[in-house]
Amino acid sequence: MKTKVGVLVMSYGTPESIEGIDAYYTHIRRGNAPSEEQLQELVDRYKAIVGGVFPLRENTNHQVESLQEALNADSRLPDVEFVCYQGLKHARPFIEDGVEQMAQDGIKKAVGIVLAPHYSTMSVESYIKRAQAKADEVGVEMTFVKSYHLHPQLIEALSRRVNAKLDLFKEAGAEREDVRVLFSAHSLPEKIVELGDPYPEQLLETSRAIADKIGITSWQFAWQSAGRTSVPWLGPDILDTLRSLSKEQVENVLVAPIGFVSDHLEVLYDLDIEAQDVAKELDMRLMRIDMLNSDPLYMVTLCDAVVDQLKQAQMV
Ligand code: FEC
Repeated sequence: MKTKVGVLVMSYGTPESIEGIDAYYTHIRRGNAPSEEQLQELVDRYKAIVGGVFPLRENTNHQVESLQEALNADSRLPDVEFVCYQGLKHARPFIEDGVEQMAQDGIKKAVGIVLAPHYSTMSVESYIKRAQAKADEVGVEMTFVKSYHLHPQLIEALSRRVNAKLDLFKEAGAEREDVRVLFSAHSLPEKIVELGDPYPEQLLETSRAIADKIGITSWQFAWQSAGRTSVPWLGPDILDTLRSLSKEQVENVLVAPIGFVSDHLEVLYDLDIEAQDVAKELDMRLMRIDMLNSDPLYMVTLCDAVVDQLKQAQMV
């Protein structure tokens, strides 16, 4: 008889409908409702990308199903049956709902992993804290994967995507060395740096690992999607970077949003609409790498991280 181990797969979450955007945005703002103008601005951004479906929901569902299949096909822990649960940060099923469901299903041991490879106290740690608090309340023993930003299969999957787009640039007449590769991730308030947060360094490590693997030297890092608040956010912002690159006569740019793993608003709007508009203004050719979504190499990465974490915590 196999032992059941729960896997809480945590992701950002997305509204279920246009009407649900208000509640979702209020949750992101820790219970403070947005002004009518802020809400309308977000609704407009979703309307520009969704076409009736919120892509992140379907992508997360598929990632969770694929991970469960990959884990149960893995021969390293033959006595374990993995059961994956979804826990979202800002939408249903919330992180707490996922942990509660595990307890109701009789799961005694579980591992948590976030669908974001890089650790920050403001991102991954906040998912972990909420899951741990609920797990303590309902009596599930949990351990957590904190980051997996240098896993060889993750680097391989991202490198293939960069190479694929560099080939397209070549077909369009730009040699590899003439394309500036711009790695990007979600900005966070600058204060995380003073607090010694590893997020910026981990992102640079992933960027360097990809650049070294495929031999590109013309690359740099930029931040995207910063919040519109009064506190300073990590920069340089990607839109400003495009403007500076244009002044340096760079005409071809490939964006690699390595801090994200799915097609969603921050990629489909902030890069494919907003950054593309700036690139057009600058007469620049801008492409973006395909997102990982359920790439089998990404599933191997998650699978290894889960198994290693369980072993390290001596829970199996
Ligand atoms: O497609 C979708 O429906 C959801 C796309 C989405 C992802 C995402 C990932 C991250 N965020 C991170 C940090 C922040 C901080 C704030 C913040 C605000 C928003 C808003 C929307 C939004 N985020 Fe997000 N984020 C996504 C969507 N995010 C919508 C609200 C409007 C706006 O500012 O654009 C500021 C919160 C505050 O006001 O206090 C901080 C980080 C990630 C990547 C890691 C992760 O996935 O957890 C970090 C996807």
